[in-house]
Amino acid sequence: MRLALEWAARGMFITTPNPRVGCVILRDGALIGAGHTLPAGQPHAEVQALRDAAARGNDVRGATAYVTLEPCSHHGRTPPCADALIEAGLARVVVAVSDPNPLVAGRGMDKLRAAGIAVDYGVLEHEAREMNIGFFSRMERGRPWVRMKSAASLDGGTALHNGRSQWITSQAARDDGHWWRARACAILTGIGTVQEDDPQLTVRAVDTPRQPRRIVIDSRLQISPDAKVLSGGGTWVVAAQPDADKEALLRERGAEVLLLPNARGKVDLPELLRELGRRGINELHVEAGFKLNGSLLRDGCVDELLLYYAPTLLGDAQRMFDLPALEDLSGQRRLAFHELRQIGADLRILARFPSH
Ligand code: AOF
Ligand code: ZN
Repeated sequence: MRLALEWAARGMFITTPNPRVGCVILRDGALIGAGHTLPAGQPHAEVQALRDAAARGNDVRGATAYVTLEPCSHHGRTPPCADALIEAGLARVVVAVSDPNPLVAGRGMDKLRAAGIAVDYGVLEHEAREMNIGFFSRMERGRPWVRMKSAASLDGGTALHNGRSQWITSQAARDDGHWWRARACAILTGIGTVQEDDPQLTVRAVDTPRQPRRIVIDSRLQISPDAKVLSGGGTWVVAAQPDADKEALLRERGAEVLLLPNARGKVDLPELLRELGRRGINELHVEAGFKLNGSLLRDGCVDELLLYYAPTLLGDAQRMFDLPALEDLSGQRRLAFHELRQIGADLRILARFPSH
């Protein structure tokens, strides 16, 4: 199953909105076929592994398949993998975790068992869930897994008050940040960051055949049609106030405008997450500034912080999140460290809110 998870990771950047799944087929301890999920509409991991075995002239009848997610039982964009495994004559299928998709949810394993295949379940279940944390979030909660990235000095400064920020962390940390961008279905930022930094929000430091979708929160549609984040098209601009002329201009730039106002005339962030869930966004990567970061945190829209700390001191500086001063320590929002790692000269922290 560890090997199957390694195969799943080969699909890390490409499978959205589908989960990234790996499948290896073994006979007498020897690997006879392996595959991972391809982009949506193309074959799933199991079919790829069966094809790989066939291409290598290996007979899979009576063999064992290890799959990191329960084989699907439904006709989606592709036919059911459970049927493919049954037809191929596998003797045993080992599944890491069941598919939370209500169209599957146990039926894939039921199908295999009904066909006389031995099914084992729960091997490296935790790791397999982590591999598709966004897909599980979307299926179980109807919203993406939201990962907020920021980088700061050891004393928590992200930029000087005069706005100068490039670069606090090392090249290695910035490249690492691109790996997290690449695996996300979408990258979210705010109009403040677009106006100050004019970022492209594309993946450049790692090789990927697919660019994540870019999303800009821009309540009053202030974005310039020349903003780099619009180049190449496909960007979603999320506003709270309609503006027919501006919307037409943005559409010409290949963008789509989503209107999601709340009662305060701002973008309804929890509703945006539900909309992104409906649109198939599994992992949402946030790279925004002080204000939007604070709003997302205050509205309970963040699952995980991805923070890079450089071993330097900036003194009185801009901070990461616009959060209100507390009167009482009982108001603090505690997280748990999920992972700590040194990246080049910097420290990378992944921290999660406790409900996860
Ligand atoms: C598998 N193996 O490698 C993956 C699965 O529209 P489709 O046909 O591509 O089906 C997408 C659904 O299939 C997806 O929502 C999830 O439930 C399952 N993904 N299943 O057997 C795979 N990626
Ligand atoms: Zn499938």
